[in-house]
Amino acid sequence: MPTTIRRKNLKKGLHFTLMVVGASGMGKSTFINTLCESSVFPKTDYSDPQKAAMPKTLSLTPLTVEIEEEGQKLALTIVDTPGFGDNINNESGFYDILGYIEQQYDDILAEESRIKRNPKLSDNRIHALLYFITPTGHALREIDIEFMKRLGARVNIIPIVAKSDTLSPKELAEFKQRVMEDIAFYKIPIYNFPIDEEDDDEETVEENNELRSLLPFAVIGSEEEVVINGRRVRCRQYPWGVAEVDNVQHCDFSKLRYMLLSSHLQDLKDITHDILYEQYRTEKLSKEGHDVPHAQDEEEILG
Ligand SMILES: Nc1nc2c(ncn2[C@@H]2O[C@H](COP(=O)(O)OP(=O)(O)OP(=O)(O)O)[C@@H](O)[C@H]2O)c(=O)[nH]1
Ligand SMILES: [Mg+2]
Repeated sequence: MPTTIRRKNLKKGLHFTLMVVGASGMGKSTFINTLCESSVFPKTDYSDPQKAAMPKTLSLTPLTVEIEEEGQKLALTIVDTPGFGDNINNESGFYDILGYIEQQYDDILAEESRIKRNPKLSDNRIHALLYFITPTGHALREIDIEFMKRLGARVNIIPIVAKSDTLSPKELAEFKQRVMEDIAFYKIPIYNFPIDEEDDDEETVEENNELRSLLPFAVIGSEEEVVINGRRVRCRQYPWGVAEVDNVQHCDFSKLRYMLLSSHLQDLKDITHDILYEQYRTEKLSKEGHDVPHAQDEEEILG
């Protein structure tokens, strides 16, 4: 990369965009608060336990928060989506989500074909979509197969087991295995920690293999903190004990957070631009009857 561009990147800072999708009540909004370590989405009324739960998300809401990861500032944009139900027609919700993802590609596409570029254009393409799988303990549901299959062509899907504290360790292990069997069987395109035989060193290969073996990541979301042995931990409390968010024995939250916001952030961005966007662009231009030229000066607008 030429130094001028690198310098520009540094000045602009890192930017990453994440979307959360899944059935209603699966803890998507809670997860966002847990990830950002703040109440990005505040609960309405703490005094009334009936109202203390997070309100249902009603529209697609992009929100940018600044966080510090490994000593580096990161502007994290998160797009929360309304969860879909079991009985109502879910198609319109699905098209809103797909439409949003494609709109971000269209914005970049339009910019690429302008003669005079807008240096302030923000790139809001979704770099990863966390798909919240309902923890049924059985296998993937029809709707999850359908949605992931269709979205996977446009965005890096990272499948996660929502509310993993509701399954016992044995149930969780078996559920994870069946989900991965379904993903293979239905040929669902997910982000699979690809390895570059030529470029990746041994350590990276090992790390990717380990992360892949954890799929789908089991997560627990909670904003509640309790003191255990003098340590403040984020957890969900039960009469029989606590399920800790940041404890790798309890769930994969911390590994997911690290891969998303640090170790695999650039890879997710690269795949979004080099493969998923490129595919969209080719399809769109050929549908419109254009010859498909090579994208030029992409770095310029990418930043
Ligand atoms: N057991 C358990 N409950 C959770 C977890 N995460 C969230 N919840 C609870 O599940 C309920 C729904 O959480 P939300 O974060 O509002 O779920 P959502 O996916 O945003 O729901 P919609 O906006 O309706 O799609 C709340 O009562 C949360 O406290 C989790 O990891 N485990
Ligand atoms: Mg919500």
